Amino acid sequence: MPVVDVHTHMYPPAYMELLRNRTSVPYVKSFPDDPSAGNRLVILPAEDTESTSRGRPIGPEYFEVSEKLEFMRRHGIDISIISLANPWLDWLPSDTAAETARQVNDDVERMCTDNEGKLFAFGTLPLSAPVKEVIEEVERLAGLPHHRGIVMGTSGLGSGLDDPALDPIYATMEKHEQLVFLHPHYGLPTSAYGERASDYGHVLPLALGFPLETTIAVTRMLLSGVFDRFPRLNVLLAHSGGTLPFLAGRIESCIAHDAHLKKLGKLEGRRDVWDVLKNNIYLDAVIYSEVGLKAAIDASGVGRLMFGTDHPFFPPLDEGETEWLSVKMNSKAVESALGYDRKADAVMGGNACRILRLPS
Ligand code: 5CU
Repeated sequence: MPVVDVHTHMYPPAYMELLRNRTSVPYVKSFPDDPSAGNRLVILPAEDTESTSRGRPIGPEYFEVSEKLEFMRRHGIDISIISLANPWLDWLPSDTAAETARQVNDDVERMCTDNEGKLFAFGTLPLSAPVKEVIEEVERLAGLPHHRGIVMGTSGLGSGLDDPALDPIYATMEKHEQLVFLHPHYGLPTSAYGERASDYGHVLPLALGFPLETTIAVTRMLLSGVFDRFPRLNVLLAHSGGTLPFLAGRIESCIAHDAHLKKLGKLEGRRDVWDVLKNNIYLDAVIYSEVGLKAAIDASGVGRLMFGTDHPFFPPLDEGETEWLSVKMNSKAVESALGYDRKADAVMGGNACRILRLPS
């Protein structure tokens, strides 16, 4: 059974050029007062404190296909489903977004064609463009031979994934069976991290901001009835669903006890959180521990979990480490939760082959 990485990012050449030509977030640049730091990737809204303002180092692992293939070889990964890393195209002006999305998706499709059988992709959408152009790209992506779905953030068209203006886009995704890989970027307002946030590097926004953002986004989708209107919409949640598997019971209870929702008649005929978790949601296995992974398995079922690495984020801090700790933590979690049996093989690759129509 091949090992498949469903959560692995790249910035293809067309996107790198955009980042290198910018001076406000997101951008790539070097800082003359610290030449040893090299090029830095600055992308997160929370990157405004002393310890985060210079983002993270960026090298060829972010944009060279040869580096992705070398990483796969070293970690025993047979197939990668590459996706554009955050913040995707969310920040582009409306009038250039559709053309840029086509260029970026075509760049990625070419990378996959050149590495037949090893690379597949989730495409990206021009979400700042008019809805008609977004729909056209969803339809075009459905016809690209190596694309297996769409990577998206939580902002939707600008006001979140519970925005009714997204309905025609969800309808097109559902019609073309396009899996949505939902990934965080915006986190929580920086005020949530307190006055001493600049002492703590990226820990609070990445460990907590990201997963809570995902949890809130999916809960808003549930509350607004997206999964009732589009019962065949499939969503793959990054980082094992944020905190959704752990909080599903509390979310369900808060809905069932909400007098306002009852008064509006919204409690009748709705699909509950568990139903959606088991029928619409897939989860990656990027949670770094057995405890989180078991919660994900309990919530959605072992057949809906797929291994991932988040490469090239979370590289080793020390030079010379060829095997990445972040990858080992995720594969070890699968091993500790499931042992060495068919279920572990399924999470490591079998599920992805079935769900994403990959060669096995
Ligand atoms: O380290 C980071 O900032 C990130 C990021 O931006 N996106 C991601 O997928 N993982 C880590």
